[in-house]
Amino acid sequence: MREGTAPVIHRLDYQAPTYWIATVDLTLDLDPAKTLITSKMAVKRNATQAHGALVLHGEELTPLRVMIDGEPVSFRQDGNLLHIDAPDRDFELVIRNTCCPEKNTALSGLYTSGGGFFTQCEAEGFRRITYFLDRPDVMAVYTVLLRADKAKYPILLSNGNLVEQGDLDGGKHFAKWHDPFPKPSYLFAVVAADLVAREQRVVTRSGKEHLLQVYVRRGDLDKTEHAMNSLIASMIWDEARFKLPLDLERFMIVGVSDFNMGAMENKGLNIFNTSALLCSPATQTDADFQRVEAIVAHEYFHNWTGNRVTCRDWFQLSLKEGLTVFRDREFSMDMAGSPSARAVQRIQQVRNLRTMQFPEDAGTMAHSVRPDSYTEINNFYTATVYEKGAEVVGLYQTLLGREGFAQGMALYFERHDGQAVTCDDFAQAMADANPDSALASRLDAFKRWYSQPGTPQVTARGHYDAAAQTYTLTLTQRNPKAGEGAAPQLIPVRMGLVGAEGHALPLNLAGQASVGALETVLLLEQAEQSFTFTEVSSQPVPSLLRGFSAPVLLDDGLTDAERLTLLRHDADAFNRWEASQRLALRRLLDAVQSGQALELDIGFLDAMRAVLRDPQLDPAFKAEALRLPEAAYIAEQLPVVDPQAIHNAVEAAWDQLALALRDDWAWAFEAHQVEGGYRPTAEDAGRRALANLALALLVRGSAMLADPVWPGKAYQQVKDATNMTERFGALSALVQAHAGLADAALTHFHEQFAHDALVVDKWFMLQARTAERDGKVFERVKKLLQHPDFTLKNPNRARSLLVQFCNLNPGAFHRTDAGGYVLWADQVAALDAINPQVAARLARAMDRWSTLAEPFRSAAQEALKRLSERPTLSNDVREIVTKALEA
Ligand code: B3K
Ligand code: ZN
Repeated sequence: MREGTAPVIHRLDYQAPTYWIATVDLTLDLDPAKTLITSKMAVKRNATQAHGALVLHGEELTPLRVMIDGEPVSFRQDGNLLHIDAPDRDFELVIRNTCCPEKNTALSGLYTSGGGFFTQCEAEGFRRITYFLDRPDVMAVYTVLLRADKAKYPILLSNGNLVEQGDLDGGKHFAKWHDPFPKPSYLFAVVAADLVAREQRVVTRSGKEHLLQVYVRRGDLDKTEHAMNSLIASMIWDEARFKLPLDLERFMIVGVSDFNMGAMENKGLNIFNTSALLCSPATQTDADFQRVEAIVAHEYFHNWTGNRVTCRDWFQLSLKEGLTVFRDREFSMDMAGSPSARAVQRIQQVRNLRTMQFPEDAGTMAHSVRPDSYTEINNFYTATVYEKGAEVVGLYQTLLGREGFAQGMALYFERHDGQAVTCDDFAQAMADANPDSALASRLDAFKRWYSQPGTPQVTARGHYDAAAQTYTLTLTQRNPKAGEGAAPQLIPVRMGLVGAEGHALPLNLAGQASVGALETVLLLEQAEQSFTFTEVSSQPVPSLLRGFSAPVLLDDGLTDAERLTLLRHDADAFNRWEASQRLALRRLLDAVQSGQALELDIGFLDAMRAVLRDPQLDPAFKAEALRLPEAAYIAEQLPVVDPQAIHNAVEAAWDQLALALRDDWAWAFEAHQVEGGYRPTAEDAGRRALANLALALLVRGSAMLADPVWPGKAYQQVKDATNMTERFGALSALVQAHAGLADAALTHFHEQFAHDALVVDKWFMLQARTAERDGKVFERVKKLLQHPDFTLKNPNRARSLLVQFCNLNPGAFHRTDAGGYVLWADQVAALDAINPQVAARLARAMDRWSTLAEPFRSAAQEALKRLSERPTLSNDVREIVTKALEA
């Protein structure tokens, strides 16, 4: 906890360090109360920089001794910096210090969890273990000696290869690890705990043998098979798709229950939140299986994109994160298989982008993919850096094609393996590997995706000239958030034209060689551009931004009739889904803006029924097309946001869908039951998703009609289901509908799974995310804060109640009596004293306060002000709150 204002760090202030550190020999004598660290470093003068004191980072450490070339030297501590008068040459530096892992509730650095030791060093956690040049451009070779009590900590792990291990006096033992790859300190890791491992030996294409291990607590071993399979699939995929093999003899994954995020890509020793690792059909849902596969892959892919080639400074974070998210998405799509299953993956990515990243890009924390400044870097592990960053990497592939993109990747590694580089280096490699491409000739314009914040707004208007048989499409772009006079961005618009009978029309673009292809990519690179298609025999419906080819807000100006044509006939599955969402969105927005009760028309209901009954469509796709747009996305379309009006419109729409399609939902539920054993395949998961949606609407309809049948069936399913997807689906159906049996089902579920923390998290999450009715959800959340199972100390638990309620349940959180805001301010403050990173995430619930309607707006501002006036806020929370108040 620091007082006063922390400095703002600027991207353009980057300077290489005065010294490099070539090797580090670390010895850790592990003790929860006082761990002793000895660090021996080979320090090299960086002759390109003027000589000056050696200034090391260190936080919450006690220094004992500093020696240069064997001689004790004096040092000066100034806040979190250690100044050492160092000579103008290479030397050996030895530092001894202590830290206190058991008091480390921030979970950054070395900490204890469940009786073991774990580390988290990204972004700036290594400085909480020992004094160091804790910046990603300082890459060193590490040798690590761990000493600890053998009975309590039988497993001692660090990065790289095990060199030696053995027993010591006093019931202790040791292990020595050596990592041959130079790495930044943020990739350092240590684990000392009582764990067991699932092991597998694999041979890669080159004939090399590797040992894969997944370490977990005793009793969790049967939940590691899916993670191991995902790891093996990731290895095979990266070698096949990008020719990137595993470079280590041993690759370890370790699960821990107290962790600030999903997982961490430490070299050869990934550390995972158990929520991103453990999987069993009895306790995890299809979505969990999917998430575990994606995160295992993501961390594994970091081994090349992040670890072999790392970031020069933290402003370049998207260089590794955007690229690695892109890679894990491509992997997940390849694993999903069929074109329809791939489209469902893309739909889920875009839904997530729209509900998380678009609001961020429009709000008080808006920043570009490569930010220009920050106060606390941990606040910049954002949807923009990750998800929009991945979209930007996807733009390269759209412009270059799969082959061209792969060549760009190959050149990137050829040039930069073993280096700490920038986003510019990546862009240059892509362009240089494809010198004749549209990218190479427009590289400066393309790079505005890295420098300009905000979601570009694109409008499209078409004009059909029947006499001339031409269709002219005029596209415009603007991005107010990027500032007055911001230059236009390079926006690839993948598109096709659909004829009145639903067939794809051949595309002949005036001025370009006639190709007659059914799909093309238009490059929108000016503020306004027109494209004229010739030989168009009838009025077409444009299908634009297929596959969501760029992260923009599109106003396509289409009529309902045109959208219905796309919903039925578009060759692009993503745009068929998009048509369903736009049909719903228009109706929801009309209701919200007119202040009238929402009344869904027959045309819309019939279209939704047709989707549900269409034998050509996959169940997973249907479940996505029939889901209404999220409240957060609806809010982004409005200049002034009344969360209660949005909530009422969405609830009314669900009610009407439930009643109008009641027979269809009953059919869908029965027809999509999965027989036989549980398999987490895209196909089975799709059937379960549709059956769960149907059950939710059946129970909702029953609650309105006072009909006991479906709630009874759902309650039975909570009790009897053989997998968590169906059990939790039934529980959610009851709770979300506020059905009579909901409380009994919640009690039953809690009793059954009280021993399983990850399932109890789900139990909290569901109650925090339930759609509000008469203030019941808010009252329940307040009560749950007092529940014996609730604690702010475990990030998963804190998030499952508080982030779910404050950040993700707007209809319940925004209250006219400001009760949600008061709860928020109190809990942010309480959490901040324990774990600033998690508190800062919760603090972001107010990002969009300035667009709220009254009385919400004033009350939100008041809560922000009160929080900002507290004397002891972390830099993490202070930065969020300060930026919010600047709106
Ligand atoms: N690189 C880590 C995130 C670290 C977050 C630090 N606050 C996990 C990942 O993106 O793979
Ligand atoms: Zn990552």
